[in-house]
Amino acid sequence: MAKKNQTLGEFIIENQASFKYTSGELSRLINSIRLAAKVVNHEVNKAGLVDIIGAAGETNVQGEDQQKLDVYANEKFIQTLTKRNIVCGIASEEEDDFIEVNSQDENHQNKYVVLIDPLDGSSNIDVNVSVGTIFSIYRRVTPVGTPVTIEDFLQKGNEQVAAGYVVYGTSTMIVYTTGDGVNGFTLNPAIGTFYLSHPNMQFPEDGKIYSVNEGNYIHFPLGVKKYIKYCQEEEGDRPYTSRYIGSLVSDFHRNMIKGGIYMYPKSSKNSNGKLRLLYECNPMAFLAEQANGKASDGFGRIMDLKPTELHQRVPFFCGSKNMVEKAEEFMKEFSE
Ligand code: AHM
Ligand code: MG
Repeated sequence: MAKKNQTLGEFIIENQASFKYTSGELSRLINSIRLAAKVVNHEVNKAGLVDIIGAAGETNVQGEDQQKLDVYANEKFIQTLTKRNIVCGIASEEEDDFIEVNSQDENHQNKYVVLIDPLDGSSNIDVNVSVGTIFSIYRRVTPVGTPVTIEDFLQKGNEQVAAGYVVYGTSTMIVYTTGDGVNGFTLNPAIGTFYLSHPNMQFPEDGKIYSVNEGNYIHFPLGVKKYIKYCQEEEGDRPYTSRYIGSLVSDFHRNMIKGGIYMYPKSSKNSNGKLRLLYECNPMAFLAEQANGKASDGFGRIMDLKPTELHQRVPFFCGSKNMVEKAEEFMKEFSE
């Protein structure tokens, strides 16, 4: 039973038995993410003080500028997970290909793969706005004892065993699910401990906030344009409030607490939108559904999509159930 003020460490131990594959491996994995999150948090908090911000002069596989802190977070999460020898493979938004762990070790006993967006919303770092880490965990589908393959990573979101995010905001939180609801833990920075502060998080069924980059309005599909106009109309509890941080984790977190919808639709410039199915949309979709919300590509469930490539992008509509369903109605009615 989740108790407020319980530490994340205590919570992980207490809930280990309720997880259907109780080898302790998943608990150790979440513990490692907790550790890496603290290390990255320490560095994020120093971003304004030391010369760590600014582009590292490299571009990632999507051709975007990488900030130095992205590189740091990527390294820290990968190091923590590989050195502790608890996963068989890692895929990162910042890496071209997946990483095989233990390739030298003939035993290959680890069962889990992790997909990670080490520092999402990184364009916000040098303006002191919150950023996040997103993670997604699957059991491998290839046999234990053999090297991981791409098939272990290209699983439907529906197969996730755990997912979550770290938000480096006014306070730092880890929010995650193992398929049994969503719980949020807040870091007490003085002693470096996460405490359960938000047990059993739930999206309100209705909300009054819509989050979308309206600067792209002209390029959006007709259904999205009509839905945005619907949000702005004066009727009933509308117009809604517009809030867009430009950090998926933070926009999602606020909407889960207050009620709202986040949208990153396709546009005439990007036929699949911007967000990545495996590193961003699937984990957020798993959290949303576990918190009584919904996640869609505008026409159907995100977690039913069969991925075909590691860095695949997909349109994303996520948040309070009734709002996402309303947006889907508009998409269907005005599909071009
Ligand atoms: P990133 O992984 O390169 O940081 O991009 C993902 C981010 C999301 O966190 C955010 O919601 C979105 O990109 C903002 O994009 P835009 O500036 O196009 O609105
Ligand atoms: Mg990202």
